[in-house]
Amino acid sequence: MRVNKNYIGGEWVTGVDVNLNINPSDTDDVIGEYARADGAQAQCAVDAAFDALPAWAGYTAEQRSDALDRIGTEVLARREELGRLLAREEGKTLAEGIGEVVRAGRVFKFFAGEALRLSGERLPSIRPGVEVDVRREPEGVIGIITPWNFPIAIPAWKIAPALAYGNTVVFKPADLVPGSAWALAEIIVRAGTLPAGVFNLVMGPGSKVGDVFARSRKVRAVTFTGSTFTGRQVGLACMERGAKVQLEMGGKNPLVVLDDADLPQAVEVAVSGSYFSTGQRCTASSRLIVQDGIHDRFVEAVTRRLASLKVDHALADGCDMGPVVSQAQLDQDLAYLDIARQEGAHVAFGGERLERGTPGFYLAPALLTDTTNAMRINREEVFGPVASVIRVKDYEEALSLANDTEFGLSSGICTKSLKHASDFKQRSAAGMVMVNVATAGVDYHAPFGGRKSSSYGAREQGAYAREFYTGVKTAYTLA
Ligand code: UN1
Repeated sequence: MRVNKNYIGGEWVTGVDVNLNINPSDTDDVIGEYARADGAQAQCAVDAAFDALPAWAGYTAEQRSDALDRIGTEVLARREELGRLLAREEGKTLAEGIGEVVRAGRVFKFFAGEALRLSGERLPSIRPGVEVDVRREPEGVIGIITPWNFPIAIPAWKIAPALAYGNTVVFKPADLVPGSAWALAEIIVRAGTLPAGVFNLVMGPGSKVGDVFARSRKVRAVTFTGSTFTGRQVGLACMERGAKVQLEMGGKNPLVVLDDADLPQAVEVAVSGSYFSTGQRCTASSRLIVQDGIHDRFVEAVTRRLASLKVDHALADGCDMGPVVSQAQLDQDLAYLDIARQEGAHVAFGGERLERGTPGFYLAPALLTDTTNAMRINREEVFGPVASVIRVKDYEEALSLANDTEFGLSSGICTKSLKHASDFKQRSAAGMVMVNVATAGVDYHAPFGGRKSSSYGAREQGAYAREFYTGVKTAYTLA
């Protein structure tokens, strides 16, 4: 098997080690071999990205825009093939995989436009004859560290704005899913026709490669999506040397269902938000906070809907939910289900390991009832197809429990009441609030991010991305 190499300083280079990419739907299926770099190679990539800054600064905004546009065009044209690869390595369904590839392509197209739209400001001075202007400039080398659950979309929404605004990039994808990242890198390198060193792919362990990104003085800004634990370590390392940092971490997102909700709609919002992509999203609704009057009907309808979901090989016809991503993640999901049972939760549906035609990490989507917000299952992120129901008497109790969490990424409410919807949008302590739509699955051109322990630093996506990927310079001129 050919080893897929890293791309450092304009060359494809072998690593110090090889990573086998295994299909979680079928552990006998080896997708490919991927190079793993060590810290020294990561440092070479950082040096190359640093040295490439002047050459990249010589490109016009239109040239950068064209490069991103070509990358987006190729990603979109290859949606089927890349979507299949993504589903094969991560375990989300083929439809979800293709959807994610389309999102990644559109992100490149969006930032192709944004590259031409970077505006500044002109202010009146307090001094006669002086002009004050505020402009935005690239930060420099951007370190990008991405998680396994969105193997192409999250890399896209970090790499595209970094390049659009004139930065150079060192990119480390998650060890579990190097395939989509490698395919994207190959497209960027070829279709983007960038000067050597502007874009570097450094596959390898976080403890070596990620560590160099976080500590190297030549990396001016680091953007990270992943666990709260690792995010804090990256954040501290950046803080220590005064680098800019953006962290997207965990969630324990509430979905409130009020008595006046449209029941079939609330069931779809809950099922898609909690279980699609196998629940492996930081935006997943893991706490279903349901009012007394609709509680029993809601639980019954969700249970019926879960029973109708086909859990299977991600590429199987009609598959609604693929496997969990890895043995370690499956162990974590099962351990949390045990904890929930010990805490007194009732398993209304699922939660058991499933056997399918191929050896994979199959778990039946789990719905827990009779839970309280104090239980560990409602305080810690599981990151799997597991949601728990908390029964409440009224809207005020629902809102207070929704906000009673250390996290604050997304939140949702299902209601027909304008009063409650509008109050929830105002008082929910989350970065993204959804009314009658799922907590997961966001638009690619709107700001993305949370509050409290979920996020740190500037928002991602849309025009707001410029906050992180550019620095502000204020210029005073006496003509
Ligand atoms: C989405 O729900 O559409 O890691 C995006 C995650 C998030 C992205 C979620 N950063 O799950």
